[in-house]
Amino acid sequence: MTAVSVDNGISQQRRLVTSIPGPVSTALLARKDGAVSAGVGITLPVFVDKAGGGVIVDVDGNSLIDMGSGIAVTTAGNANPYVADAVAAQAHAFTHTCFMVTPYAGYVEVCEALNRLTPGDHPKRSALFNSGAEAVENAVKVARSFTRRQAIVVLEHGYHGRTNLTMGMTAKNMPYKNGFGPFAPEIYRVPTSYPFRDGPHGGKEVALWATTRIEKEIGGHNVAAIIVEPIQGEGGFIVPAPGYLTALAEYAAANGIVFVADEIQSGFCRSGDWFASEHENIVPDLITTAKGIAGGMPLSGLTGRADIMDAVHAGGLGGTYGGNPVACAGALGAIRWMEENDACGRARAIESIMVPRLRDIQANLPHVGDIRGRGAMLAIELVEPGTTNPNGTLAADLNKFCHRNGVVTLTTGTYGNVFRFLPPLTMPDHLLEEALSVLQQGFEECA
Ligand code: PLZ
Repeated sequence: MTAVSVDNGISQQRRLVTSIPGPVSTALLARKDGAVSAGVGITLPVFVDKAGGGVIVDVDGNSLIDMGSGIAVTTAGNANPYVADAVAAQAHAFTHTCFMVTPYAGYVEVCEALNRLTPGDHPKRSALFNSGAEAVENAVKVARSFTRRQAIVVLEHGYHGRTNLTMGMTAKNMPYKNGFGPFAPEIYRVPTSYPFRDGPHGGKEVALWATTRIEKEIGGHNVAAIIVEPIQGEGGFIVPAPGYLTALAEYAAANGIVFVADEIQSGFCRSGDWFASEHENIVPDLITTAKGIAGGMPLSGLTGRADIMDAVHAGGLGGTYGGNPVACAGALGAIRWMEENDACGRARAIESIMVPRLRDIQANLPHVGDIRGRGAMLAIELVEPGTTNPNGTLAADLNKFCHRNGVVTLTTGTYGNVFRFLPPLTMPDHLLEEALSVLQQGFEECA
């Protein structure tokens, strides 16, 4: 299958006309350093002019292949006309009223879509927010309100955001938490299933370590929620071993604990299904969504069992901008594009192109310890040859090589040694192949 032509009128090619970054980007970077807090880091300092299909065009006229989608956001493609047209029309009609003051249909329509598309046929309700972290915070609020319990269980290698509560829920210290404490109490971390590093221990066994820890250190009856990423994103694209998530979900159900799937990175067709929970037939009580939901507009959602979502007192959930009408229009456009163009099928096609090429690379390179992921959410974990010792240096060198050569790539993982691929689903096949060829050259030069 070839990509649908949602290219925003931009020639779909990798084309470098200056070094990376070019002179105009370099001048803007100097202005950035003089104006923007040094705390805001940048992965690849090419300043963007326009983007669409599978490319980003920078202010120097370079055209780069986008293998990051702005961290899994432009799943429907950048400036996808379904999104851009809906956003423009809504912006001309009205930009804001605050849904809590005078409501509008777009918010309700996004909630209806979330209730319909998320796993499970039970009655559901949703609420909308601005960022992923805010959706996670609200999942905690709802679970505590429903259960009248306080403890929150999260996983090793988990990532849930940068607000105070979600920093505490996030595992990795640098760069997310260092010096920013104290963090909120009543957050407990338990073992995650990491097949590449778990040796002979299968999913059920690791789940038993986790639930035993909960029993002994917290007491199941004190736990409001267990929050998992069905595929861990910032932790290193870790796909848990079969049985792990099911066992945790069963433990939660047996103990009156709200089981929450954070699908902020893995949701909206990214993994080859609407939600990664579906791969293990998990039906979470609550699901958080953001990123891919709205084609680049800031929007997040919390969706789940009606009895849980409705347990909160009226007025208990909200915020000035939550479910902003322009963002909702973007979401309805992105969702319509995904449904009409079999976006999940496209994600699976991307997997079937990429995985054999990655396996070819692995066959000749002892540095590639693991290839994993699903759909258009794939990664390779780099190690020191003959060991499982993380090789973060190689990941960083490779990343720089790809950037110099016009491919926008991202690393991830607790050890910084995972090279991840998150192409927009509008990426044409020939650019996907070309990005992999650049990666292969990168290995030849860096390994
Ligand atoms: N939950 C599973 O992946 C965001 C973070 C990038 P926000 N991941 C990218 C960075 O360095 O800040 C994420 C996620 C999962 C929650 C979040 C948080 O979403 O929209 O960034 O708040």
